[in-house]
Amino acid sequence: MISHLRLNTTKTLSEQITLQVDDKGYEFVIINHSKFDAAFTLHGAHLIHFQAKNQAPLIYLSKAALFDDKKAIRGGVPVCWPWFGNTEESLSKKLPAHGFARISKWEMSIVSETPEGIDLAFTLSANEATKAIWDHDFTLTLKASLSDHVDLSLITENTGNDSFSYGGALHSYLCVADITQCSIEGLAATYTDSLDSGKQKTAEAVLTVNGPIDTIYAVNNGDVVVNDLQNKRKITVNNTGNDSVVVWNPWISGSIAFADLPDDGYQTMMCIESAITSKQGVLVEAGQIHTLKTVII
Ligand code: TA6
Repeated sequence: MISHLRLNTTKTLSEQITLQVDDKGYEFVIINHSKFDAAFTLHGAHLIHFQAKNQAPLIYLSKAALFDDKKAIRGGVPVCWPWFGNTEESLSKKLPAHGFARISKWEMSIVSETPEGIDLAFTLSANEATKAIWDHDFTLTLKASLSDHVDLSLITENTGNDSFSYGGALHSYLCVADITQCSIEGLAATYTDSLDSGKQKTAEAVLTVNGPIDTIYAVNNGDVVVNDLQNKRKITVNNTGNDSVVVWNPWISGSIAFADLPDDGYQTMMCIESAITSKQGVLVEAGQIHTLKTVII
């Protein structure tokens, strides 16, 4: 939900899309379509809200999320790129966790608007600031296709003369009524437990969450289904281009530790992420592209 945000319209982009700002000039793209409402920020090309008409919100946004050009937004779908979490290099150079894309200013264009839905394209190209952190030429495009569901494609184009490898994630925070009343099916049979020294473990066929969880599942074939019991719905997540699926809930301890997450925030969120977490990442040759995708229905 974004009704708590105090925004003012600065530009009407179309009948259904407006550019709005908060009292600090932080820019939001607000979409009111006949089939759904949605919102992005230009900072990070960050989907912060999606709610189909007569449905519960699909995407969770922390009520304590900070809208600050130097920080990532807690909730929504953070675009984590060109690395996932912290790497040896990012730690040694004191670089931002999950890369710089989610804390960079992107450009946006409206690709199409129809009675069925809206397609937007956000772009981030290599610049002096990015090359000071990660010395490669690239164009990053987030294609967002919104209708009765969310379809996000993160397209990495290597516009340089040398190949590079990247990692990252479409770090989706799903909105659920009560995490203790949810079950998750369709995950792979093995995972790495980031909360237990990265041990490799065998998964249950059906995952229930009753405490902090931070796990990297092997890539699965097909859908991951979150049975959001109290909302009487199933949320289906289909990922492609990923090498893993990250499943995360900070639980009570993590919620209390994060200033930008209410102490009870863990109760109504569940991260199911289309991720590239392998040490080697995905190799993108000069002039080539790679697409990381997630479809949330
Ligand atoms: O996706 C799981 C994770 O890597 C967790 O370890 C936790 O750090 C989470 O991402 C949130 O990271 P953030 O940098 O957004 O606080």
